[in-house]
Amino acid sequence: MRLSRQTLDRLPATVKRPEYDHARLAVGIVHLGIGAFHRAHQAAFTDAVLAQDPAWGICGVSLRSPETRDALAPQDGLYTLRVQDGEGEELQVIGSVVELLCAPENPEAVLDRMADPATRIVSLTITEKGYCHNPATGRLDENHPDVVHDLRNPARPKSAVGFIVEALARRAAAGVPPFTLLSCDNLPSNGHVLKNVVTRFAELRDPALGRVVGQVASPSTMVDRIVPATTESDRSEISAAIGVDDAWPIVTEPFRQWVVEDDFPLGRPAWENAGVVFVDDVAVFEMMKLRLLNGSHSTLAYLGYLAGAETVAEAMALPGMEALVEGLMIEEVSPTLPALPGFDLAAYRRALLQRFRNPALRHRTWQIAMDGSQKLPQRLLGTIRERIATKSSYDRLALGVAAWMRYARGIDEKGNPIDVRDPLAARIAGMTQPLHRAEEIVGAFLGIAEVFGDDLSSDQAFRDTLVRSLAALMSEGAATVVKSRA
Ligand code: CS2
Repeated sequence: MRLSRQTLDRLPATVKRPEYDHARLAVGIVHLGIGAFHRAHQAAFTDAVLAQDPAWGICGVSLRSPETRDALAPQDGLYTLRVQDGEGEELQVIGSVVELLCAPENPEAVLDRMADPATRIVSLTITEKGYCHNPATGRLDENHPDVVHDLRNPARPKSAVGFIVEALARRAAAGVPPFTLLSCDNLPSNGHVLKNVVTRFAELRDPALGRVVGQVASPSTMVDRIVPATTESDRSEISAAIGVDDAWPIVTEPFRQWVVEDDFPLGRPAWENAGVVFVDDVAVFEMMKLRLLNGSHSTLAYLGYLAGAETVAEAMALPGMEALVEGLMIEEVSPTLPALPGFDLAAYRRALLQRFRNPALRHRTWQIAMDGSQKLPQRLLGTIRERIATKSSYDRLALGVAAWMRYARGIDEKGNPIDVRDPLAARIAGMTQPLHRAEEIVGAFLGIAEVFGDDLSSDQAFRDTLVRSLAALMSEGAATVVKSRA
């Protein structure tokens, strides 16, 4: 028997379930990128306030594969969230996703939903590379194959950018006011980045459309919750625990945070009642989270993977690793953060270390290692730039960057290939696998302008630091380097 509206009342009493009439929900939000993160984060925050207003149901759109739709549509969109840490776990069925669409199969259905006047928010978790931007400049990559495709075929888009602009064009033509754009990806000023790429894309289609899109509200947000990919054993354990089959449950940690700029001309759910914090400017929160959490995460992922740690918790347990990450946060990252009055940064850092140690989550280093070329600029390189500007040390940050280079080259410490997932993977492998000396490898990487910009690639001290770190990783191995740096 499958989890669905019909089987909700068979669940054990300990499983939390929607406290509203699920059949009465209507779509008010279209979400592009209905992956695990969204389902543990925005969909959970929304679920908590639907009893107050059932008009904010979510239409979840996959921009690539039909898997999520195929798993959740037969379940009326319902799925289980297992929230767990070393102390225990809690199961909750989330009901905020009321419709599922697969964009490549039926782009018209997605555009219809987005153009519908009842849709007042279009939110996104499409990962960094989904923005089709140059990570170093934040501008639209006008040569991106999806951008080129969508400019030629505006009514049958592939990219999120193409969908948003076409839907806004249709709304404008029908006299429907624009929806609010809500980026929930780990990018600094994610709302601005999104607004810039869609506005530029619209201008390329038609200058008048560019002016329309340039008026759309696009508040920035800081999102935070650790959500590993669901495994087969999660699926079977959770199905056994709830007594019916759930084809795609989600596993996550108790911690969750969402800080949002309050700019929603057509209204929004009362998310503040679920703990969402609304502020005028999210930039400081975003910088703190990206540099401390995600910067540490990527460092743990590359060094940990190279040293043979499968999960973040295992990486944290490597001799010297926790001290390295703590030193990175305290000595190299925190001094670059603007003050947040009343905010306890030391407690935030301690909580991060504890979250990374969460023994109940199997968060694979390989998962976090993905798309490094898109992640490093905001996670490590921006911090390094500021350390250079203030003539301060950045050895641990540079070790993280060197570990990325060691990883992204695509050959592990035993000489076996690494399954590197990154839009630049093939280019990086082609460029760096024939090279064997740290100087040459670092030189090749620094030539990637969309990652390093022109400034970092011409900074001799930065180059030397990377060469030293990479040479050590290559000759001693990551485990030894981590131990000796501690
Ligand atoms: C991780 C993030 O996969 C990654 O790159 O660093 O997904 C991280 O778990 C979240 O940002 C936590 O909020």
